[in-house]
Amino acid sequence: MNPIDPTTLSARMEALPGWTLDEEKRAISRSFRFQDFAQAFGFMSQMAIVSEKMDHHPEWFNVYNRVEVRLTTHDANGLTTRDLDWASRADSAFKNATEAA
Ligand code: H2B
Repeated sequence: MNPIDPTTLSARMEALPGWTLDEEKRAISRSFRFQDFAQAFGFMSQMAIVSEKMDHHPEWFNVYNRVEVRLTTHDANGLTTRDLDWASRADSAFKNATEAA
């Protein structure tokens, strides 16, 4: 996998307003806050299945209702479309989880 080119990256980031690009542009991150642990863990379970299907796995950290996610493509030593696609799927899962409750 090749790292994403800067122009495509900026365009894709506009569709991911909750995400922050790190200084070296090698990773993106976002903190998700849920109503409670059950909701946070439900999101993680859902995204675990997505991760297996995509063969793309997050670096993430959970405390109670908060899930912090960092995405990078280790094989490319930087960002690829897989990270942006995963982020977009996570935004949808978050929206569904929090809107349904
Ligand atoms: N996830 C992430 N975030 N980056 C990778 O480079 C990566 C991955 N590589 N999941 C995959 C698994 C690779 O190790 C396997 C062998 O396909």
